[in-house]
Amino acid sequence: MTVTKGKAREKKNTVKTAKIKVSEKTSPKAVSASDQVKQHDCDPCEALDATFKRQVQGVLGRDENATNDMYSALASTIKLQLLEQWRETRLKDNQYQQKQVAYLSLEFLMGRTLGNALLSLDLTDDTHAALKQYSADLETLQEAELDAGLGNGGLGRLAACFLDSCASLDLAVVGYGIRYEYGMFKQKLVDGYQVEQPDRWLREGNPWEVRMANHAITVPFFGHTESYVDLKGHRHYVWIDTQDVNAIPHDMPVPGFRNGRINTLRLWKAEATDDFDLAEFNDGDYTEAVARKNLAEQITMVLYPNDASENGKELRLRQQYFLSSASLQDIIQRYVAVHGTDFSRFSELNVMQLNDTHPSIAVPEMMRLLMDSHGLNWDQAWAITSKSVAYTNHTLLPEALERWPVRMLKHMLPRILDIIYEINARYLEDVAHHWPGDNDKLAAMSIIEEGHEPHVRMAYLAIVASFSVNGVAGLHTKLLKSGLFNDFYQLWPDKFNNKTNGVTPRRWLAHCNPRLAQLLTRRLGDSWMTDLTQLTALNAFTDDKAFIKQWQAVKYDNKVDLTKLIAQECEVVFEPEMMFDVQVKRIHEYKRQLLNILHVIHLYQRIVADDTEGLQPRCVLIGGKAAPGYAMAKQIIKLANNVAHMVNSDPLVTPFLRFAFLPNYNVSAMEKICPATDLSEQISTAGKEASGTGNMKFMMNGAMTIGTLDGANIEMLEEVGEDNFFLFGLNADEVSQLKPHYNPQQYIQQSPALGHVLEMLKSGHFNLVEPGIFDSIIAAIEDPYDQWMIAADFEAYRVAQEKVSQVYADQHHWTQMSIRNTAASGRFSSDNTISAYRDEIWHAK
Ligand code: 26W
Repeated sequence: MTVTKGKAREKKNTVKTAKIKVSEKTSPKAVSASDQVKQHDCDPCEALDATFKRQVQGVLGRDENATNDMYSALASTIKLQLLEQWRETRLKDNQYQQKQVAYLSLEFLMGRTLGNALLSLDLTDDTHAALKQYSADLETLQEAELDAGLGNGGLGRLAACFLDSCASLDLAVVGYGIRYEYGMFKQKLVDGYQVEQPDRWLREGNPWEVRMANHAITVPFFGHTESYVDLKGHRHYVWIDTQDVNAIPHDMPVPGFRNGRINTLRLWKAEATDDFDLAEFNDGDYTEAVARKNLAEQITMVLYPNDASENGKELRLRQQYFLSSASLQDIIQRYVAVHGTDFSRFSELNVMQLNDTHPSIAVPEMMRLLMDSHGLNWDQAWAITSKSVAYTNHTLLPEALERWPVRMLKHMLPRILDIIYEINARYLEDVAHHWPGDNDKLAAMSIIEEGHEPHVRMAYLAIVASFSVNGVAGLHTKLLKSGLFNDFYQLWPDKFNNKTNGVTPRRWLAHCNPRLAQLLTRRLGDSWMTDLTQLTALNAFTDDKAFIKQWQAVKYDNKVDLTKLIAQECEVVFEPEMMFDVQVKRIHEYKRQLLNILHVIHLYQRIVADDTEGLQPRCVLIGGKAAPGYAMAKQIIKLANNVAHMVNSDPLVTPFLRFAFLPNYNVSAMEKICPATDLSEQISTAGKEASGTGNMKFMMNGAMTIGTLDGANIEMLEEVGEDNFFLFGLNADEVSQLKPHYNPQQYIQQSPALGHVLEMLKSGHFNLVEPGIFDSIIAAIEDPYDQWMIAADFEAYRVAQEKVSQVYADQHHWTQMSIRNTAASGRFSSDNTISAYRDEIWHAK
């Protein structure tokens, strides 16, 4: 084992230029295995091979013909390769020589680990070589890994991209999250309807995690508080008769890109405490004790599948407190181990970044730990807490803003509620000072929302306690400051800042698109992988005919690969010669999958009417999950499937148009989709999508965007220029101005195309055997209160799509635009985003 590692490292240190070669061969697809063996220095691969053999035969007693077993053996082998560097990183960070960042998030949408680990450790080729003598190939084994789907969508995947960039930028960052037994549900389609199935991703075990039972933490719930006055007259509070739950860390490695750092994603699992069991047991109530044990372990059982709407469930609050308390205790313990209980340097050496309000209960918990467990007074504890917590907001949608009933907190977390009240009382003094005599202001800004059922406003709690509040794209931050959080902006303008999102170019280019990666590296060298702005150099090749041909060949081959997945999952045949027009993301009205479907119906009508002049043959793909309780989103999925059925079963239509809904869209699906996409649909109602990150993945992989002036689209447009972006629709100001007198009928009259589409929908053409099922969708489009303004943007969207067809007809021109998109995507590397967090928020190294 050690032999392998030593040699692997030696190779890397001594042959610097070999890096380029290596990255040319990172692809399992791009270079045949036999070529690789020929080119290869085989010492490391022999050692890798030996470890692997032990894993396959000895240690695991596995069957080498079973893909799953082979995958487990390979994963364990690679984990062994990681362990030493992982330990070194931990020991180094424990010395606290640089600022420690904790990224607190209820979601980490990590996807698969193997391919990324091989890329980061530069072991892809060695692994290929070591696998040679077995029947399985690397690609097949990678496919056997189940996605770690511990997130809903953008927010969770952002956390995963950030961890990759933090490690690659050599930052001491720990991700803290929950080890859900069941991740994001698996989406099946039955008669075109979404059906949810549990995702037991840990079924076969998780070869990447390390259980750290000796670092367990106890988290209290329920009980009540009492206070006493000490001899000096100071009041102290104790939280007693609690029901405690153990938090057991399960650590996942987060390798930096070929830099020797391996950071940690620490996921907490809830387990019943022994004494808790024992007490009940001694009372003779054995079954009750076991039932309680279940109750404790329920906390980390399942990820809530709500994207952008809070549901107020008690178990969700328990998850939030469980994560926050366990993580903060862990952070404080590590600090105390080095600095003792002198907390004067704590905020200089630590920062906690809150990924939305989900972990914001960490604020009063931090106060509790500093005061009740470590004896600090209020002012000391507040000075430390408010200098070490920072908050990122990810949405403007009011229905996504978390509020917890005071009653629920009082019962579950009585001490925490007391502290929230105290924070509020003290902070409202500042408000009163700033707006003397303005009681409405006090009520509007209070952390406690009064009323029949008083609630705690978690966003306000987070803002009050944080030294930094950031939005995730320019427009989003501007709207936070001028709208949702305007009062707070007036009070504390300096807290607010923007950090436009980004995505990791390792997973979203190097790993998922090896053909393009290889082409880029041949032209530019491989340093784009850690400095994506170098891609601007591609602009020099937009007139290079050979390069254009190669670029087209890459896209074509990627499209061929994707057609296989579509054929398998959707039973629809996509042709790589046709344009691939893709919208994949969570299903939500504001994201306007409906607008896309209406356009498909419009194309269908044109083709059926033999009005095909200027049409470019297209394959339209939509994919995404609906929250299980979101009826309208589920209807939209059904509509997509019914329309797809009509389109694909008409042989007169299919030469021009094919349409598929891909079930169970997830990280691994996106890795196959974005390299093969020609046209990326980013068509949300302006002002509603905080940033978007799928938009960036498509751009990096050379897709053109059709999009509104929303979220990070605006910045993408800035980078690539209007000539290389299909812009349409109302902007955010226009949307808000139109809102009070929006009249969809006016737009329907002005757009014959939209009129026809609606007529066909109303005729029941797509639901002959299920009359009425799309009535709610039709009503929503015609509703003057339709916040998403589908009708208002339809005509502009249709015209923009015509332009898309025109440009696509000129493949040379299209390819030049595609190259310019990749070239301009450097700003959207999460390395860039994280550098800004590091310099402007964290003030770390
Ligand atoms: C409490 C339930 C809940 C769950 C998720 C409320 C809100 C959310 C989010 C708003 C989830 C989310 O994924 N937001 C997305 O965050 C991305 C990363 O910043 C952005 O790119 C997306 O625009 C934003 O919708």
